[in-house]
Amino acid sequence: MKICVPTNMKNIDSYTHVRGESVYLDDIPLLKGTLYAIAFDSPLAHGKIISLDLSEAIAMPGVVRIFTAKDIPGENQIGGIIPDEELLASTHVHFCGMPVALVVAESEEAGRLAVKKININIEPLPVITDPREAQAKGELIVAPRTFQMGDIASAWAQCDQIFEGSTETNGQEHLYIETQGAYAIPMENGAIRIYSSTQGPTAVQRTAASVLHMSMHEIEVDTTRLGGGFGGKEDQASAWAILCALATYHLKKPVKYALHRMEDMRMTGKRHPYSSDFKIGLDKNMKILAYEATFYQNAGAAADLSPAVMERTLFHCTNSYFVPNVKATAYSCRTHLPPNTAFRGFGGPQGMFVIEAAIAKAADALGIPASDIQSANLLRTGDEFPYGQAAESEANECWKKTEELYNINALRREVEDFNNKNKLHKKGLALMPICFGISFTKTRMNQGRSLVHVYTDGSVSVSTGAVEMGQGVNTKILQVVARVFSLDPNRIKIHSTNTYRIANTSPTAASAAADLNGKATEIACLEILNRLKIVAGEELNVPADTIEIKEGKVYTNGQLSILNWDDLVIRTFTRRVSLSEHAHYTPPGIHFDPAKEKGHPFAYHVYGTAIITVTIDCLRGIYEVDSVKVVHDFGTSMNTIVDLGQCEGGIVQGIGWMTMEEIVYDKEGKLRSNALSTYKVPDIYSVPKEITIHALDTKKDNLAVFRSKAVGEPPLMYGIGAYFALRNAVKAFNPTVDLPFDAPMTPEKLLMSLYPPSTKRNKKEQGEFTQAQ
Ligand code: MTE
Ligand code: LUZ
Ligand code: MOS
Repeated sequence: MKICVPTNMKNIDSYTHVRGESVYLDDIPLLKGTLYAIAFDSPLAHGKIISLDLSEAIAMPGVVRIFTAKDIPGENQIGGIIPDEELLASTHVHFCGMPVALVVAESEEAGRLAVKKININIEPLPVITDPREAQAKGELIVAPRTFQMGDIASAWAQCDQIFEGSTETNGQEHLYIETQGAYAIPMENGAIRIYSSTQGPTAVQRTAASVLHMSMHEIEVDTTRLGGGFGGKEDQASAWAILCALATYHLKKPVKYALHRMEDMRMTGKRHPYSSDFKIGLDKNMKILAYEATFYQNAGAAADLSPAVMERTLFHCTNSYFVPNVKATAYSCRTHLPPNTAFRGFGGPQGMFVIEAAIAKAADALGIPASDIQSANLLRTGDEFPYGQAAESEANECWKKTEELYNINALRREVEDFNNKNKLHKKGLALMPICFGISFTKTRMNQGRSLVHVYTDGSVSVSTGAVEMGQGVNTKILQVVARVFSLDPNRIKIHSTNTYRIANTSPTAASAAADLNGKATEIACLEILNRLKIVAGEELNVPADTIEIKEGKVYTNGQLSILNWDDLVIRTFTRRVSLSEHAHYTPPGIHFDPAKEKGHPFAYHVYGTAIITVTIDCLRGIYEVDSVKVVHDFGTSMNTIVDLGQCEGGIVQGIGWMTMEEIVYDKEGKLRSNALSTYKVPDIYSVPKEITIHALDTKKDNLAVFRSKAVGEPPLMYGIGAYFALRNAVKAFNPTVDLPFDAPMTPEKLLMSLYPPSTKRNKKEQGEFTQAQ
């Protein structure tokens, strides 16, 4: 098939983005009579509601009504995987920020003033914020799971060296630029349309129907695009959408709720913090013979997506390494934090951090660079993952190319030279290989759908189950149409994601939206193309298989015919042949048996290697990431601009998680880092000074759309290397330091680790410092 679509096509939204014309939830023109909703949320993390006094609030000017759990006509339940989360707290509150009541007012300001007048009396109950404590008390969301391969018990005896340790990784605020929000509109016969900033329109539809005791066909959910989701709107967009719908249901009025940043930070869950233990055993040749890990996932107060996130931690617990003997156990621990949720990587990064820590610990003890151990254990094609799938590996290819292309030996020398010459600045370097499985780990979720219409003027309209959230999925889907029809991209339009047009969608997540919905689109277009060719054959009196449609023209046996795309479309319509198709795609060959914890859950894996170098300032504790140099396995990228953007964004977000973003809850379960003044995200100044991304040259076949591998999540995990690069820089300053594996490595922590009170040298320095004062 001739390709007329360039692989460097700009994101189709770039024009309206730059002009500020792209429509987000808050840009939807409001209907007359629109009311504003705002949640009253629990000030305590755990307790029994003794009384809720709404009288003062309801008397405030502009207040229309205040809804509580009693006003819910159906199930007061929004739990997706497990029904354990109320929409509005009925008798107990389980986290600070849990919605208890919904004020609906004529203006946002009136609503916000009224919320402050609600009085709640809660009898406090004990608060747990630590996952290990929750596990010890039996507070588990689901039964623990264990992935096992080989025979760990006997493997330890064969190891020359065994190392044990513990790690902490903190959560991460999604910080999508567009906060959570929704706008519900009453339709005829009691139906409701919800505009929702959601990654999962079907989840919103299904849950709204069950909360309102309505049928799914009465709830239309429509999503044009999100100002970012990053997983935070995979499950947690539902509450706000359904709160609006609840008010619309009762009041028969349009109701809008767009959260303020502090409400969003306080009321929504984040990336799961994990506490973990590891044990790693090596032989003389640096081969990892055995690896054992225990993960304590801080799930928060309800399941949300935690069981699935926990599962992906286990899937990625050996990162891109082959380990013959593995035992990994994960606990999803119920605490009194807001339910934690999907976040780019979905538990994978948390699993990968632990084995990287184990390798770093071993390398420290053996006095070798971690990369000696990393490179000796990379997966080869045919190697088995602990869950039974055989790898189609590019791990060695990416690693080798990285070493060559970026001249790793010269880089190491540079770092060493710098460290020899400088006392108060040190550099550190780390390599970070990644391996990420593509597919929802729940096999049944791997479905995509697409509805393609060719109109009689030859223009094309496409609806799919994919949600555009800045990642460029609509651009890729448009490219699919343009390629199959060999048509000018300007004649193709991707429409909003709408549950009346595309039913039963999986959320746009797991980096799989372009594959699933792109392939469905390809199927739909091929079907229509086939009909067009049959009609062309009949019109031109030639066999259909001699017809080719190229760049808007129709050819027979390579010869230009009298027909063009527009004529052919009209003639097809005139012959009463359908110009529309709805297609469904499921990736072949994937399966998983949770009873055995074995199967072939992923359509394929994405690989890559990064070298990260950092410079630390040993007086101030601040640091810079000098460079991130990557060889990444894109398969065959169908859009290099979009894919590079995803890599760069993912890398910066990963570095943010590992270095500066620090979520702090106090012992009472109250979020202390509850605003952008107390929660630091990477800005333009903290972006690495250099990011170089090289595409691995591979001709291998794969199951991705046009062999262009999923790219949304995997690059985030390169950011883990920044943690270890910082660690290496600290050790260059203070070689004897015993650094705990406690991410993020904030400047404060880094400074403390440079001058730990226990080391002799630093006692002296601290003394000098005090004297100097
Ligand atoms: N890129 C942007 N700009 N905004 C986002 O919200 N989400 C990420 C990633 N890249 C996100 C993003 C996450 S968490 C996922 S799962 C994928 O995009 C989802 O989109 P895809 O399946 O089309 O890759
Ligand atoms: N969501 C989900 C995900 O429900 N299942 C997954 O496997 C997944 N993986 C990554 C991101 N979101
Ligand atoms: Mo992404 S965490 O799958 O939304």
